[in-house]
Amino acid sequence: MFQKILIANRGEIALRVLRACKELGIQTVVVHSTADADAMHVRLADESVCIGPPPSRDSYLNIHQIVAACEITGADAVHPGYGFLSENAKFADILAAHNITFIGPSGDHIRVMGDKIEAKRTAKRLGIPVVPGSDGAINDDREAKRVAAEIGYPVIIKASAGGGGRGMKVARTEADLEVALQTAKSEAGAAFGDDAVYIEKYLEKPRHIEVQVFGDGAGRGVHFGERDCSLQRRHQKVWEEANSPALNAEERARIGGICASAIADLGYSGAGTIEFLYENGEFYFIEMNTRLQVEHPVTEAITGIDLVHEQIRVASGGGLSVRQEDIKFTGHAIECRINAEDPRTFTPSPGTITHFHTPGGLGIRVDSGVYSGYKIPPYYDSLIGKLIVHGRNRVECMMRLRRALDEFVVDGIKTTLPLFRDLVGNPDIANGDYDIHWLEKYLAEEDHA
Ligand code: MV4
Repeated sequence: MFQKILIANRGEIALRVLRACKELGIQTVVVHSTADADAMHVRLADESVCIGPPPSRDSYLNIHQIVAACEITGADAVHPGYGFLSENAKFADILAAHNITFIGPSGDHIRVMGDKIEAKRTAKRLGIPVVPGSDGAINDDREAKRVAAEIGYPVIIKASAGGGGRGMKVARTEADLEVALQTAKSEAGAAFGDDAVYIEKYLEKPRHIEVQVFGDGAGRGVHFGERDCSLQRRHQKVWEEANSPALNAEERARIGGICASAIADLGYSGAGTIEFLYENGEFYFIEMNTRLQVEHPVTEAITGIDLVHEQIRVASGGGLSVRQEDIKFTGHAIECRINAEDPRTFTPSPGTITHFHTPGGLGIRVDSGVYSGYKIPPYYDSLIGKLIVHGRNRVECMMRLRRALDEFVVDGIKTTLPLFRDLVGNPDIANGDYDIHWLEKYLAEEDHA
């Protein structure tokens, strides 16, 4: 087991990882920017190293400073959290070259999944169902037209270096195709320095369902069920739940089994998330994330398993603590992302939190790095906390969520709490009846506060 882990992140996820380290008796080092000197994770860590000024590229993304902090403090492993360097293959490779363990998959696995064409090709080879589309990159109009005619319109053109919704163009008819292809290619080239694009059948009203997987790096793979993350705005998840209201136990076991054996065949190590669009009872792979996700606590709630413990165990060579048959799904969990944003326009609202009071009681978990008197710096993303509620079933979970939202107090800044208080009373949400477009449509309607 590791002696000392360096946490290369900030905010609630730095604290989340710190808690797991403390439970495992592992010493902790955090790195931080000058803007985060007063952050909770800095206060609670055994050691901290200031690695630079506020902009992320000069601090949380500065690989050399982070490696230096490892050398100075004698950390034997790095947990990257999510975002920042968590899916940076070069970072994983550089740490390996310094004999420091990256708590995550190999640089090569990160690289494969970071290239969306390569990821899709790999998924297909491993027996995962994918969205019908081009076999690889599309190079000219003629090829685009041939593939589109074959799969049928509408189609979507995606950047291979994109992901998370960046660089996508929909073509509803052949007349739209040339422009969509050219725009997608030039935007991808400008944004990512890689203009490779591919074509897929455009699914009109899918849900976003993702499967949590783990590999032990030695040929074993397991799944921890799925999360439904369909409630999003501009590709930012807002509300996530496990299980998905749309799946039954058979569908869960089937897609989970496919994902687990793919991960085993890949020789994958650590936590991963296989993302699907789900429509008319069918799953279609879109992407794989090679990190711990923001919404992992809903999976922890229904399985009772600490996923960060598992990441640390696997990275240190101790293997997973569970076999597939040990993983049981109990009840229902929902996560609300509390952002320091205007609840209608989602414009960031940094500033000082004058009063912060979190709900409690059975089935309530709050992961947050803020406190009363904390000044939210304007440089980073606006997530200030996550409310995770667990109940024996979805109805109980929703009742408990409504109560927890009533107790939650964040004064001094705007937050997304009022949005959740609206959503929890909405009949479609109560019925679990929503797709990836539901929230944007809801927000575009004006007949609610
Ligand atoms: C799609 C799609 C429809 N058809 N692919 C957006 C994020 C990126 N991960 C994939 N995305 C989509 N890919 C096909 N073939 C619709 C979306 C999409 C979406 C997906 C998940 C959650 C929210 C979304 C919002 C708009 C579009």
